[in-house]
Amino acid sequence: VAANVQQMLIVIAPKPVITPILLDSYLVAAEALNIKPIIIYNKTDIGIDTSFIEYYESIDYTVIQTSTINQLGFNTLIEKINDKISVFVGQSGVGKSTLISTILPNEEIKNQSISTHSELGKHTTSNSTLYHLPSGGSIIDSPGIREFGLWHMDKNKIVHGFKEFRPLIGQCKYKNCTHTHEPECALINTVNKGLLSKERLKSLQYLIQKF
Ligand SMILES: Nc1nc2c(ncn2[C@@H]2O[C@H](COP(=O)(O)OP(=O)(O)OP(=O)(O)O)[C@@H](O)[C@H]2O)c(=O)[nH]1
Ligand SMILES: [Mg+2]
Ligand SMILES: [Zn+2]
Repeated sequence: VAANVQQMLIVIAPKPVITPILLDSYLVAAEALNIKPIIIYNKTDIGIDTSFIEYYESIDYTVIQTSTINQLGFNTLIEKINDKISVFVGQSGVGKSTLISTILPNEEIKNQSISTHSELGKHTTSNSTLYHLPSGGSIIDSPGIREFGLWHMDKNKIVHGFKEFRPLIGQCKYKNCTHTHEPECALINTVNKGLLSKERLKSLQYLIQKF
C-alpha cells in the first residue's frame, strides 16, 4: 500500500476516544517515510476538543474538521486530496470509510452503518482498497488499528519524527541521553519551561522505550 503514497490522512474523532500515542506514531511514520500527514478531526457534530488540535496546528500540522453527518469540511478535504495519492488511516470506528463514501457517493464502500452484524469495537474494513477520484488522484481506505508498530525504526529516527523537538537534538548534556530522566536534557527542560507539549514528550518517551 505504501508505494507512491503522497499523503497520510490521519483520522481522529471524539469517539472512539483519541489515543495521542497512536496519532503521534502515525506522525512519526509519516515524517520517516516523507509522506505529508494531514489530521482529519471527524465527527465534530458530537463535540470537539479544540485545545488538543491547537497544539498540533501550532507546530504546523494541518487539521481539517469534518462531519459526515452535516457535510462539514468536505470542500477543504477535497481540495487537499485532489490530484494526490492519499491513504486514510486511524483507529477502527473513527469514520474513514464513511468519509470516503461521502467523497465518492457512487462507490459501494462498506462501513459500520451498513454492516448490521457489527458490534462496537469490531473492525469493518478488512482490506486496503484504492478508489480513483474523478478529478484525478486516488484515496486508499485501510483497516483500523489499535496499536501501531514502528518496526525497525531506531530511536534517533523516532525522536526526529517529533518535529518540534528536532531542533533540540544534540543539545542534551549527555550524548546518549534517552530524554526520560537525565539532568540537563534539552527536551525535558524545554517542556518544563512550558515551551513544548508535555503530552508529546510523553509519547516520545513511550515510543523510544517501546521500540
Ligand atoms: N456522529 C458521527 N458519526 C459518524 C461520522 N462519520 C462516521 N460516523 C459513524 O462512525 C461509525 C464508524 O464508521 P466507519 O466509516 O465504518 O469507520 P472506519 O474508520 O472505516 O472503521 P474501520 O473500517 O473498522 O477501521 C459508523 O457508525 C458511522 O456512521 C460523523 O461525522 N459523525
Ligand atoms: Mg472502514
Ligand atoms: Zn535529552
